[in-house]
Amino acid sequence: MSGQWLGRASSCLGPAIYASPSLRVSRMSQLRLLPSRLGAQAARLLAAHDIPVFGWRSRSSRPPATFPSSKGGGGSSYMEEMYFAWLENPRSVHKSWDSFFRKASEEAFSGSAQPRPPSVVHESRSAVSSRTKTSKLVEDHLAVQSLIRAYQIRGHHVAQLDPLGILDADLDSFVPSDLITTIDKLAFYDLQEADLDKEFQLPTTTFIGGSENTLSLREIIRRLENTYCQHIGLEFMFINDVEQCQWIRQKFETPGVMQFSSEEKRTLLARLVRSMRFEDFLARKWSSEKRFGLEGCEVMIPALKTIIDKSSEMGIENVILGMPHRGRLNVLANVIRKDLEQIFCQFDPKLEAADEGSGDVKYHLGMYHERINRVTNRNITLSLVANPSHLEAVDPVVQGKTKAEQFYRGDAQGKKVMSILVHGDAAFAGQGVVYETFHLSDLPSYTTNGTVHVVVNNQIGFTTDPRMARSSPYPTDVARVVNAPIFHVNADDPEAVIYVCSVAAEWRNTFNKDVVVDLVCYRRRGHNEMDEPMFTQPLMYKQIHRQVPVLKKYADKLIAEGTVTLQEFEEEIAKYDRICEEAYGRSKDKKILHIKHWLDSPWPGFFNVDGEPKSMTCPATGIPEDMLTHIGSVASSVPLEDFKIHTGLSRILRGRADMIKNRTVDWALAEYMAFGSLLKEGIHVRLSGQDVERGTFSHRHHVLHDQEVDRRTCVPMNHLWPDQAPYTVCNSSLSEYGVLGFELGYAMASPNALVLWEAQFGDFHNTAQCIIDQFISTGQAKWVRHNGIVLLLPHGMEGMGPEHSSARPERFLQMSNDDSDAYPAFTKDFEVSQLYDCNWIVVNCSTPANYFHVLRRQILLPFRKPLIIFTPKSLLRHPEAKSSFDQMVSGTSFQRVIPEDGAAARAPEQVRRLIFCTGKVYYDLVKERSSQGLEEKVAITRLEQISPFPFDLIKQEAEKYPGAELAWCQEEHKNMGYYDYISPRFMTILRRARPIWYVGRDPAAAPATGNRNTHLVSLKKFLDTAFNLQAFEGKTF
Ligand SMILES: Cc1ncc(C[n+]2csc(CCOP(=O)(O)OP(=O)(O)O)c2C)c(N)n1
Ligand SMILES: [Mg+2]
Repeated sequence: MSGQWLGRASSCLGPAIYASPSLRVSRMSQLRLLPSRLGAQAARLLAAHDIPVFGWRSRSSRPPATFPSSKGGGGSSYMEEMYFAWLENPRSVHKSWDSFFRKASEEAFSGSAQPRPPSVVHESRSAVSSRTKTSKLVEDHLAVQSLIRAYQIRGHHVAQLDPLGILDADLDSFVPSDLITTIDKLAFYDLQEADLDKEFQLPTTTFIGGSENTLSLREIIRRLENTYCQHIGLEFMFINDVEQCQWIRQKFETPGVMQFSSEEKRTLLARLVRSMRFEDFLARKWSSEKRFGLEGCEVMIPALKTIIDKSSEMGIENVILGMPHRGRLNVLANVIRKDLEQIFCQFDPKLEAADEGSGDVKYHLGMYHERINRVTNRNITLSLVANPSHLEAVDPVVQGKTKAEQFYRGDAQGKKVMSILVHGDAAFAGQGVVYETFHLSDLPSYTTNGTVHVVVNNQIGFTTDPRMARSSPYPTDVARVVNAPIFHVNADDPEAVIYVCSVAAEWRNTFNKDVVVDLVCYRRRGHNEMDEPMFTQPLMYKQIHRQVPVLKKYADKLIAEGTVTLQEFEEEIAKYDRICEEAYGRSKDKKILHIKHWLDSPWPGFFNVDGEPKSMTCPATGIPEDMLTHIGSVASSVPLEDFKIHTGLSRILRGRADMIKNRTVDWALAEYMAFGSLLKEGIHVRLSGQDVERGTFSHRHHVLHDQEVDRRTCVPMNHLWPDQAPYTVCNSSLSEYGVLGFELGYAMASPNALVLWEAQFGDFHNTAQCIIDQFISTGQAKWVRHNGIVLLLPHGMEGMGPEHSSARPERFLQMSNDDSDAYPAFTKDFEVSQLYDCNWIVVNCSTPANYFHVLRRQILLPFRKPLIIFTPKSLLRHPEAKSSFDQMVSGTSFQRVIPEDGAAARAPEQVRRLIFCTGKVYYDLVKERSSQGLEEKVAITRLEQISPFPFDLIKQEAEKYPGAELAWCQEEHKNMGYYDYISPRFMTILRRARPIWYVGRDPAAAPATGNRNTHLVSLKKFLDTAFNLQAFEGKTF
């Protein structure tokens, strides 16, 4: 069958559609038969209206038609349902359906007999023919509606998306049977060629008519093809919201929507020139350097710029971008507008780094730039968040930063701040964090009110073909879970791309929901400029070598239509080349690279002009007693009237009130005191994680729930002071990677917020390992960016099995950068400079007061470092694990080490053993020491700040007990916990003159036993060793 019969539209149906008939047949044979939907009631109704059963079964003698499986939503069956419902009660259907069926019936009956009542048995020939006419008309209208809907749902499957014309973007060459790709397919709807020129009423669910209500079938198909089967493939019919579907239909179906003024075309061409010539310039100057060029998807630059222009036009003032390697330098140069010489100088191997730390490769660095948007003449701030090589890891970080910026600007609806995320096709489909991030998109405390996602779908990931890289038809299917519309577009049609991007920006700013633009493109070179792609994709690359670059194609088009002249085009190229050359000349003068010029999140006013802390002191963190009392009283009350809390909670609150009366706090109250006091100082506090509102261990109760009024809650922390900063506490989705990344991004936005992420149990942090390794541990070294995020990781061996026991302190400590072998110089500011130099702070507090202090210190320090806190479980309710107000009032501060203060400390020369430990095991040790009556012989000192290692205080303690053996006791297995970290540091500070013996569990593979008895036996065993003063006699070290 020739493709000519439909006129212009059919010409877009290229050979790919017809390429594989066998595949088509096999796919067709999988389609299930339409089950008979006509029940007894329907048959009765039809008989009552004297209307024969319509549709494929009654009307044709061919075998029962097949009907597509549920690849989208709905089809003819829907119309059938509507029809039956209408027959039963015309008011039960939407008025558009009513008028449609009514009109169809009227037309059919006009001038002839009305339908006869069912009682009439003998019918005239003309009545029978009139009825047949009626039913044919209704059926044909239904068929046409069904056809329109089929294009809306499945048109994208045959859209011409691949610029190379090789692959189907959905990885399947089947042609849906209900799309009219050849004339014989009209039969699917029981339509014939003769019907093509008949006029049909258009339903309200299409806009192809423009101002016309009827169109010929030929025109209907042509317009549907134009909209759905050319260079744009739309996936949106899965969206549950009718209004949103209508919006999209209107944007794309309305005739003539894709009109561009010549000014717009010239701007587009100029942007393409910049995009392409930038890559050409780099290729010419540094042919053997990796840059992950954008060639094959040059259109991404105008695409991003359109999204930004359109958003700026709609009021957006701040755009936060996240993107991977591909085309990143180009985005920096041509979207963010980083000075070209700053980019070019990075290619100079002799460039010296001015900043401390490792730095990072040029295609990972971030950027922040405020400028005027030339199209809208409004101010706009653009930032590109620095990211690691780990694809998609930056997604939640960008979202967190965006949320924070919105929060601080009071932009609850996301009208001023938005995020754009760029993805690769393989990574978007493959990386689970994409899904985790999507699931944050509509949660009240995590939504950024819609993100525009742009996929650089070059149909390859490194050397892997999409067929081996994903099981979903498109790389973008993950976005369907949040009902985000997905606009696929052929990247070699720049105008289609620009149109799609402007609709995407409008969508985001209209519905505040995510949207995906899938730029179906190709990768002109190998994965990087050094790679040979012909090894693995020979045929694809043969085609790529033949492929005319998009700039040339578009320039030829504009020249042919007279929008620009060849001379103007050449001048535009020459102009940009000159800009590059001049910048290149200047770049040669640059000898030093300042990574701080590449900061994505500057904190104005926090550091001095040189980017240094304003002071180098460790502040006192205690607070006045009346403040403690006030916070305590709010923590033990219900600030709202007529608010009925659970009786169990009343008991807890009474317990808190008693503690406050006794000037003591437990863990939960200490946390309350820390947060509450910071709120008073204008510090926003945000605590996020799974079940944090109540607390996994039911100790926190920061959100009270009215027992009688649904969803009425109260957060007492927000009722502390009239002018306090807001407190946000939010239960998160069940994600660690996504949520920790999000909070890290949140903490990036401002130094004046305490942002905490709590793991349900500490060991769950390993599903967020990438955020810990790539951002938290190394972020400052790579990107000179401070971050004060706090990780609360419940940790402790409680006999609860291998899981839920260990937050893996050994991993954090292994990544701590303080030197184990360097004997430090004990300067006056040793404590603070150690904190300044480290990559993160690792603590395990044994008292509520110390937890209180370390949280406050986190904010009062003149710089920001990530803080890892191993938090207790059983200690939350341990009667001994309480602190007095005396340890928290003004003048007190965080204790890095809590020295022995009992009998042993009073007569240190008598002491035979000094045990160092950290965290909960302290309480086991004290109990055992007391039961053995060894208080004078054994001293126990607690290490509260493990890293950076408090060399100064440990030295003091060791020297205080000259005659004592030194031991390190931990409840964790020997190859875990702290031992491997503390041991070389003890050796250094003791100048290897005294050993530090190990007391604890043996090495093991699993962090803890699943057998409670084994747990208790091993506990007893190491406690016995701890107090066996002969245990190490005769041993050498
Ligand atoms: C999490 C992760 N795994 C593996 C890699 C190594 N890697 C770098 S680029 C790449 C291919 C990415 O393909 P795609 O997402 O399609 O982007 P493209 O390079 O095609 O633009 C891979 C596997 C990585 N950077 N991150
Ligand atoms: Mg790719």
